[in-house]
Amino acid sequence: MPRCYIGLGSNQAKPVEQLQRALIALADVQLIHLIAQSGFYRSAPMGPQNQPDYVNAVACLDTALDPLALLDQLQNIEQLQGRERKAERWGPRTLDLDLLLYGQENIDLPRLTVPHYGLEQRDFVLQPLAELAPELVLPNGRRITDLLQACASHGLQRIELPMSE
Ligand code: ROI
Repeated sequence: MPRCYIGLGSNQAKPVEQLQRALIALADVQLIHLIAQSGFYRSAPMGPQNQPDYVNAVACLDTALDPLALLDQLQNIEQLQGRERKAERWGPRTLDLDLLLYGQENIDLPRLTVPHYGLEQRDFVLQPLAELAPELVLPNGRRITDLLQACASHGLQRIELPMSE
């Protein structure tokens, strides 16, 4: 089964709870085996600045779903948590689930580009990814840790969460 990485982001309607709910929903999907989740990070918005800070994390999973079936599941969870697609580019969102990596595959379809196009420029993706998989190398041969060092900062701060287990 391909190992996949999902980026989670929210800056509306209690972002930490949005991410926690999304992780539970992901673990509940047939044919998805959730392996690990990163810590949660607070980050300044990339794009328009007149919106709240984001909370970001990354999940690692193995799945027998093909890439588009996995995307359907991610979009379903976004919808269930009240995601509205708005006209404004890069506006605030209750929940964003991005398919970052699907094994070592390069996918270029109208609905889906993998690796995710923003991956290499976003510290709020690279940092939680490096936390889960410091040895990870992208299909283009670049190392996550090298990309992270070269990446512009969005003032990432790890969030201390109360113990849940
Ligand atoms: N900025 C941050 N910090 N985190 C995000 O998850 C995020 N997601 C987005 C845009 C609007 C590009 N900015 C973001 O989609």
